[in-house]
Amino acid sequence: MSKKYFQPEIETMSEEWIRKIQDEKLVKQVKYVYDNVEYYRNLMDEKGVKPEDIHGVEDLHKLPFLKKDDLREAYPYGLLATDLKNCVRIHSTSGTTGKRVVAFYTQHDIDLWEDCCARALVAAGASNEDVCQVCYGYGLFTGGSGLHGGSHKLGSLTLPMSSGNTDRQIQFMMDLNSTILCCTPSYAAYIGETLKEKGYKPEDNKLKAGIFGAEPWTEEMRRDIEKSLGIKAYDIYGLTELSGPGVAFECEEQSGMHINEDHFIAEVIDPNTGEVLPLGSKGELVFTSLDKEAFPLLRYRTRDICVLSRKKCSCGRTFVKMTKPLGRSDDMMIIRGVNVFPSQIEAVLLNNGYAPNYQIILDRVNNTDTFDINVEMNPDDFSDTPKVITAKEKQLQAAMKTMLGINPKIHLLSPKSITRSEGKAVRVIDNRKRLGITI
Ligand code: DLL
Repeated sequence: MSKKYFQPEIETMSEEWIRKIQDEKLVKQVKYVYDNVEYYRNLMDEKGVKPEDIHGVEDLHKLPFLKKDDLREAYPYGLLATDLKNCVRIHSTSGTTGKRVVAFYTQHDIDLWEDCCARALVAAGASNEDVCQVCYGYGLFTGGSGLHGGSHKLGSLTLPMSSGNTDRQIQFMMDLNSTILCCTPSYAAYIGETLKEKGYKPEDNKLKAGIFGAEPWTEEMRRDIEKSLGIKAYDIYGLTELSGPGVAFECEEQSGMHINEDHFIAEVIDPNTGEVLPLGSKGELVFTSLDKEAFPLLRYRTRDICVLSRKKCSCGRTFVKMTKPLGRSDDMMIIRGVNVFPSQIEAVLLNNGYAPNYQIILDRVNNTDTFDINVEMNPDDFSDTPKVITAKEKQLQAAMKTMLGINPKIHLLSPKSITRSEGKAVRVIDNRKRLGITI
């Protein structure tokens, strides 16, 4: 039988109770971090804050921020709050110049994360009678394991496909009657298109809902996916540092994502001054974890820009809602669901003997991101023989794939052909913006 909530007593509790739970958990989490994470203890000491100064959410602003740079600096164990022997899993996200961000999980952390994903699945109408096809990537990326774990918790029949091999995805979707699809929105659109090419109509599949996230997508794209697959498409948000997917999820109202406030406190700040902004303001989203054991993060700056709202939701959930991320306050690009920094591309170029004269061109064609890099050849290494150029492009493409995890199309150009800028170099031309995609 389909339930409306996975954990009704938590998901619909009164705002006062949410606040009470957050107050209590925050005091404990701050003390736990102070006692166990030297890196953050030093930040608190520098700011002159002690755990005793934190009595509840109203004191949150006293704590120092954590940034992605802190996570890189503390790589790999500097923010770990428990013995490694208590950890059961590591996930990782791409980082600049090869230094990745790694997050650790105890079994307790995995349990809470899976609860969050199960809540998202139930909000999309899933139950133990569903067949949940997970085609987010499995591995270091959190998408696959997160939704997989949530689907198990719920008791759905889980189809752990991982991403890629679209023909096989479609064969299993049809033969095994998948009802819930979990993947990036661009992959969902691609599956829809391929189904059409194969002569299937939307009503030929048994899908009823999809849970799509990890990259920006528009309302237009939602409508396209819903039409091509004959489903309801729900957004899901999260980041590796905090666990993975399921930090926030959409409900039947499809108008923003409920943040799992029993596990995370959300703040919106002015990205330039760090000042906390009132509800309804647009700013950078900052999260504080409330009950993580291995990798607790206090006031972690996500760089995602959004707006929070406590407007009553018709689904009955009381958790605060966030809009879709409306952009980022750093230079991270999300290409086919993968986080990519221009500095990573620069590092590959320099390591392979190229000067840092390049331009990244992004677009979205048939709902799939295209990723091209124009690179100048060095004058002393210049060749205009097509065979030589193609070989060099292939070699550079392979090096990029190793660093980024995805394949760009490389175009080697003659020296001095990329316009020099007189001010800040324009390294990224993101033509996806014309479609309203703002990251
Ligand atoms: O993308 C976790 C995830 C997996 C979320 C599957 C949803 C579904 P990271 O690779 O660490 O983790 O990337 C986190 O991706 O800071 C946002 O900028 C972006 N992002 C995540 N979800 C959404 C979304 C996963 N629904 C970064 N819409 C975040 C727009 C999103 N951007």
